[in-house]
Amino acid sequence: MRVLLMGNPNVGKSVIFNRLTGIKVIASNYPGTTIEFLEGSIRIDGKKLKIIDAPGTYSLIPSDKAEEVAVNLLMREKTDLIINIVDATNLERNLYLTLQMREMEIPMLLDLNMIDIAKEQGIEINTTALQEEIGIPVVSTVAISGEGIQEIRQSIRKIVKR
Ligand SMILES: Nc1nc2c(ncn2[C@@H]2O[C@H](COP(=O)(O)OP(=O)(O)OP(=O)(O)O)[C@@H](O)[C@H]2O)c(=O)[nH]1
Ligand SMILES: [Mg+2]
Repeated sequence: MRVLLMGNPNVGKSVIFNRLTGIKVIASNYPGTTIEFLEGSIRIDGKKLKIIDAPGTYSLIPSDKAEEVAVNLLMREKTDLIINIVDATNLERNLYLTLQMREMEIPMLLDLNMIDIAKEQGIEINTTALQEEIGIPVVSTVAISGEGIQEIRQSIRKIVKR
């Protein structure tokens, strides 16, 4: 299985990748950190999954080199699962890409990351309502502390079993 981490720039994809695979990547606050992509693997229920940390993109119509790399990762090879990482403080902008990818009818998991900052800003997200509205399973994470990573694994497990 090939699992792709997709999302806007600077939303925490590489930190999630690190949490899932144990592979350290240089993460900085500067958007566009992931220019090429990184590949790792995780084992779930004895199954080995290839997991790819894509550069950030705002849409499926690339506007620079990094976005082109991300879109090609999605378009040029069969993807079995998209983990779409979104910045919970900026849902509206982030969901644009989500809705574009949903059109592709590839199994997808939506991860609301940076829930810590959202809370600080007084933003509360009704994940059940969101999940029902968009028809995609939703999890919440704080990548830097590891909160919710177990839920991502569990959701992957459910999808792998299907
Ligand atoms: N407070 C907080 N910071 C986070 C969280 N997740 C990631 N960060 C920080 O956000 C910044 C961006 O994280 P990255 O993992 O590099 O983001 P990315 O999506 O891989 O970025 P690009 O590769 O540039 O698209 C880093 O400084 C992280 O430490 C989170 O849940 N909470
Ligand atoms: Mg990155």
